[in-house]
Amino acid sequence: MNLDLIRKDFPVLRDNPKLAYLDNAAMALKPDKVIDAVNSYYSKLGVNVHRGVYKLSYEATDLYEESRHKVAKFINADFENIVFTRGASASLNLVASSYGINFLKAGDEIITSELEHHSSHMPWSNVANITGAKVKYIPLDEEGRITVEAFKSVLTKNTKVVALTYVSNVMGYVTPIREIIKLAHEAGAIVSVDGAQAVPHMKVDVKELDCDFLSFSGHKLCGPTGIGVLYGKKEILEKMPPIEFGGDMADTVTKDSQTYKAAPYKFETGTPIIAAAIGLGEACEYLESIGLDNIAKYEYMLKEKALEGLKHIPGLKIYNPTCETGIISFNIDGVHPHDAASVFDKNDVCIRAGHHCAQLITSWLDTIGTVRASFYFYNTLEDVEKFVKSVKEASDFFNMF
Ligand code: 7TS
Repeated sequence: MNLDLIRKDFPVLRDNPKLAYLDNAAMALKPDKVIDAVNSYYSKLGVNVHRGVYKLSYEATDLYEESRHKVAKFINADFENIVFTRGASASLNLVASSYGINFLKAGDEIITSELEHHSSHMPWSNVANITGAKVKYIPLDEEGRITVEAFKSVLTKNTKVVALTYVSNVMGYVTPIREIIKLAHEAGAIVSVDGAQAVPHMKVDVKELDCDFLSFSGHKLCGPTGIGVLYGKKEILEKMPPIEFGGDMADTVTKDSQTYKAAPYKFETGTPIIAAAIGLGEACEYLESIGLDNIAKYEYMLKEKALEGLKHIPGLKIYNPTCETGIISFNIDGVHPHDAASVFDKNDVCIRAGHHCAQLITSWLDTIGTVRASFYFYNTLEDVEKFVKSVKEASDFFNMF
């Protein structure tokens, strides 16, 4: 990876050379290629897709559908498996609202975990309230990890859905999802994987995983905001009813009956998120050009260097020292995470503090929140140094009192 060249691709980094942007788990920065693709759609086309019988509309439709192919290739799927949504939360909700509410009943069991983002487990609590199904949580091990053994301890013949994150947004742990999917399938359950923190950071291959659903957001992988993806196995998408109606998803409509287009189109109601979808296709190609394995290795290296620097600072509680990805979650003894965050901002270091929309895990950790640094491929060793220096400064400052 040529870091100098990579950093030149990002206007925010070009314009703010001192900035250490370490809030990548919340959102990734955007390279020119993505911004240009969005601008180009608006400035050269700017018309609707799938409807117009004129050249500009055909061109826009081609770009939009090409992007579906690019996204499919990125996760080794076919284009008909890719539903464009507003983001990971919308994708995860679509699975629960369509599959969950229509196919689950009282007595069925849903397995999830305390490592989930709210958008992964809350939709299933809603399904449980409506259908009478029961939500069960995998007991986490002493580090806060999901293990295959613990999964087996809650899996029963009544398990119908397993809804789990691939990578935790607070702990950065990688779930042993492949083994879990195999066991879930043997028990007759389907598996919905929250890939929001995995797909941007490591090679994810849906055929190899054999997951039934995979949800992720464009904005965390250098794509635009407002676009996300639901991957679904064809036979499952086909039997799922749409949850929104109207516009282009309709096939034949009379006063007495209505039929829908085939998946994925039956789930894309109204005018789609055209510009952002086009930008997402570019983002996928951009990440492929850097290499997902390179990205994973590099982020891990930065995180290890940061941990090395933090070792010498007294009074730190690091919650996930063994994590396999680029996330560090910690607290400074006696200091509220939001107070600590103010010192980072002063030093041009962007981090996130709080519960990270994952209150089950912060509560498991017995804290109101954590300070979180999350690395991406455009971060540098200087960013790491600035981060470590800021932690030291925050620790010294608050421990004066
Ligand atoms: N799942 C995980 C694992 C996430 O980390 C997030 C967002 C979501 C789902 C929801 O994604 P959205 O694009 O629909 O919002 N996580 C974070 C975060 O950790 N900090 O800000 C957003």
